[in-house]
Amino acid sequence: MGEIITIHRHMLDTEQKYPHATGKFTALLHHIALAARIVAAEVRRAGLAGVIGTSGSLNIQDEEVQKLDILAHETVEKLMIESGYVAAMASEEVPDIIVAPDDHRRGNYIVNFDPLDGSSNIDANVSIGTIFSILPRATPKEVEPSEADCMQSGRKQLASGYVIYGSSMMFVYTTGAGVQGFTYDPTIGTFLLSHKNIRTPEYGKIYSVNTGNKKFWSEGVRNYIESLHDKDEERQTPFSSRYIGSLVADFHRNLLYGGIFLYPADTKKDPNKPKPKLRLLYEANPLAYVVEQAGGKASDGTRPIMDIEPTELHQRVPLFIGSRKNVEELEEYIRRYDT
Ligand code: FDP
Repeated sequence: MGEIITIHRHMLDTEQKYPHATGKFTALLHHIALAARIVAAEVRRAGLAGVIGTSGSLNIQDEEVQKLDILAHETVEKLMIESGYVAAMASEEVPDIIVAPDDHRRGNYIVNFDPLDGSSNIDANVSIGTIFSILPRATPKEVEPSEADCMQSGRKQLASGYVIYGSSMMFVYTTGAGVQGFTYDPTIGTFLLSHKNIRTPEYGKIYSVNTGNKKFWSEGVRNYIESLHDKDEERQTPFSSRYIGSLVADFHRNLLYGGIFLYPADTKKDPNKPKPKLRLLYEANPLAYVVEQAGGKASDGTRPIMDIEPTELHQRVPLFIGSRKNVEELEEYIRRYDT
């Protein structure tokens, strides 16, 4: 039997060694893990409690909000505020930033999160997840936190990660010293270190993309995907296609097995203006930090995701993420055909 390391012990032992890891930072991470356990309980009970299904309202991205999205949002928001370590938050589910009350509960960290990613999969019992990004406060303590605090580039992240609610629940995160994965043990009620120092393969043979949008992609992206279907021993093609449609689950599988996840901009809605779908602050940036820490790469096609200076709170970006060489090949196609 290997050494049993709980998430609590791991965070205390390891993270305290890093300059930005104060007790408060570690405690904040614990509150995120606690929020995940509460959300997981809600996800598991959903069918029984009759909360599955759309609530009928639209979120600010014009997508149908499902009840679990709201529950997950409220759980994360409440726990972050009660932790006393957060100044402000941005969530996929609300249009404006959430500012912590100006009392003993206001801290110095910023948390951007997608409370329940892949929500169109909820009704089918497919894996979904929570994604989070932790930043330092950008504005001085003396002023009210503002959008500027949440709208920082990915390079400023202190930690990021995700939780998968799947066949088992996993908590995967980085604080800039590699990527650690914990699996929840329901018999003892805690996360145990199961994936130490995750490294993603340099090159993988899986590609994940919604090919239903193919006609609406740029020439570079179309040609790249086509090239993955050809037989080429050197490139190890044809690749295998794997697409769940749940970003966290698709990303996690590719992180472990190697490959590339793509959500390019497309002209489905406007033939003259390609539009991306995924959000920079609480989807692309946190996963980009994880993948870079695991040896992989995240790009919008021309530049690293984490170098993008945000211009909007709910900004969307094209996302190409996964094994380093796969992402570089894709970038080469974009350079050759789209620029
Ligand atoms: P969903 O719309 O179900 O919430 O971020 C949204 C997201 O899922 C990602 O989890 C997923 O990768 C992507 O959208 C799926 O989009 P398509 O249905 O357009 O393929």
